[in-house]
Amino acid sequence: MPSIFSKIISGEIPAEIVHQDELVTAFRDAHPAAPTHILIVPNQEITGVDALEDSQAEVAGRMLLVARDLARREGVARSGYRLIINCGPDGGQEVMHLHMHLIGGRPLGPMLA
Ligand code: DGP
Repeated sequence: MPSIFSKIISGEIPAEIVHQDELVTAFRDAHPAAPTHILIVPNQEITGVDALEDSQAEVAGRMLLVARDLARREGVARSGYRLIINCGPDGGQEVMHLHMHLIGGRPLGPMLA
């Protein structure tokens, strides 16, 4: 069964998509934690960081570079932002489709809650 993010990538479920290429899709989080809150997701369904294979280095790198570009486009590159990948239950991962949060647009304070 496709993940909710696969359904967004295929267009089955609506989302505000801000970037899409042959490897990754980025869309605004449904529950934004800050003025900018974007999820950067591999088009291929990879459950999480622990499921990443060495052969998928290109998609892993693309996620980071797309985050960089989107931060610039959103106007948060200079003021700063946070990139988060939650991994597994203790890491707070709720959607089992690898994704990177790009969060910015306000001071975020210390990282650990
Ligand atoms: P995580 O806890 O790292 O698995 O974060 C999952 C994020 O996904 C959470 O911030 C809310 C977001 N999210 C969940 N379902 C949807 C959805 O259907 N659409 C969008 N745009 N975001 C979603």
